[in-house]
Amino acid sequence: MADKTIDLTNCDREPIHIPGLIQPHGVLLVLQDSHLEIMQVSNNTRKIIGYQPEELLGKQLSYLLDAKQIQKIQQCLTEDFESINPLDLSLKHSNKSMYFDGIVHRLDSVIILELEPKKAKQKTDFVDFYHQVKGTITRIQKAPTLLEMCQIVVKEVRHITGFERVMVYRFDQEGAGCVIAEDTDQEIPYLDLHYPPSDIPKQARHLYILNWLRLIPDVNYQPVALIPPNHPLTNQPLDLSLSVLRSVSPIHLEYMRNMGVTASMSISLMQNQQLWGLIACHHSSPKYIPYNIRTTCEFIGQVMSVELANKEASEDIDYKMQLKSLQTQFVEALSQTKYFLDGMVQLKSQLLNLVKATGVVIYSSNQCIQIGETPSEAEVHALLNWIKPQLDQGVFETPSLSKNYPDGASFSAIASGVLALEISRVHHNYIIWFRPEVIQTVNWGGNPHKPVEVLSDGSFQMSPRKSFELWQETVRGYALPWKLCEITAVTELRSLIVGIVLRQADELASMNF
Ligand code: BLA
Repeated sequence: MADKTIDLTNCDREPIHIPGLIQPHGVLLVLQDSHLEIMQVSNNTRKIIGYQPEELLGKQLSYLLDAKQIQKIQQCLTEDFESINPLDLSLKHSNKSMYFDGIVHRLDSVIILELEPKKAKQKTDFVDFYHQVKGTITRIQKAPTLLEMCQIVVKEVRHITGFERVMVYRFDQEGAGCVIAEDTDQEIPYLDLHYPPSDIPKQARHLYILNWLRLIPDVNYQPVALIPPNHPLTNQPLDLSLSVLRSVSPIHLEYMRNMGVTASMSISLMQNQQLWGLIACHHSSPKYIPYNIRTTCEFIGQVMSVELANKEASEDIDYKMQLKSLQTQFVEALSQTKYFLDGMVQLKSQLLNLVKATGVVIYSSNQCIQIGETPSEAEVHALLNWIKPQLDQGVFETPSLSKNYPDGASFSAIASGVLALEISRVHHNYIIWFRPEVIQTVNWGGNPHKPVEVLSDGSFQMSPRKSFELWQETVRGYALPWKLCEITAVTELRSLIVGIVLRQADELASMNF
């Protein structure tokens, strides 16, 4: 009987870094570190550089390249590969001169050299590169908001590469993504479409953190095997994580065909060492992008990555100022009242405004004060008991309580969003803010719940979606998410009031004594 226990983690287990195959738009040579002896080659050397693979295996690289070029590669071995790639290489076969971009990287004890043919001997000139990107970088830096920066980037990348569609695709916390900016001449826009996490599985995201750019010039390519198939020193498949020619997962190729895409390029966008999103480019016919243009796009992705933090920090600047002034009002009011609770109650509306909540509960010792729309006292009590073990540095937050706390479903209309703050565990002081459910329609690029196909024999097969038709879903049980600046504001508030609260509690204890 067929195994019906298919789950999406199957996708995450495909070892895409060791396909044993490359894409055919270049050749790959594996060289021994010290002598540059050719130990493994891709089975397309005859077509691209004129030599049979068997003729090359066991030879030194000097069989192909002259002394000056070998010296360039040797120099590479002692320096930072990244800054040297691509090497401007040429070789002769049957009196014919051929020119290549040489892309080299080290992998344990071997050197991987990839050659991508180019038409003429054109040096990659730094001054040209600088002129090409200077204007773009200035525009990126000057963009007043994150969204405007994304809009500039998609325009610039499309202008530089000529792709039919260029998008900024941003991941959310669960790994699903949304197209937040797009420049295209195609009829159907992808802007604001969401895609499920499984469209880009975990190991692929990991690879995209290691290297900034990948290119698939033609989805209908014939993959090229390596000869011999395994790494000659380890007898294991060669790790192609950093190879620019690495053959693409067949599942993703099927996905691209289903989407009507023939060529694609994607550039990583990083923030705090994590993949924040991708610049994704599509073309409906084969399209090769030369290495120097890829470098320019990669550089744009890197600059945008740095700017992400700056733009996010400058967003909500007015709101952040307002939060600061509210914090000061709390400290003033609290230091003038005898009991924490009295001080808090005086500032009812400020307490709600502080994090744009519609309800708040204040716990002080065993008293519980409810302001605005909140669940009942008994419900809040049970909720607090559930929250306590989950407090992280005194804070708990969720935009969708009922997803993890099923009892919350009965009051999700008024309290889908919960932000809880522990002021003092000993004195049982807590503040819990609530936000109501916001029912929203999410536009998906195809039905996200159907990545698995049922076959005619009743078994299941992991498969990317076949249909990318707009699919609408009504999402319930979610409130507007708590912004980072709001969470920061309440944690700062705690540091400000904790001293006051402890002093008041001590005074109270000594009076009772
Ligand atoms: C890779 N999936 C990718 C990549 C993108 C997407 C951008 C990176 C490779 C590239 O540059 O083309 C997805 N492309 C998108 C999305 C949009 C887009 C969401 O343009 C939206 C506009 N894919 C599936 C399922 C699986 C899967 C169900 O849908 C697994 C069973 C796998 N996607 C998958 C794999 C890769 C991938 C394995 C890695 C491909 C590789 O690098 O070898």
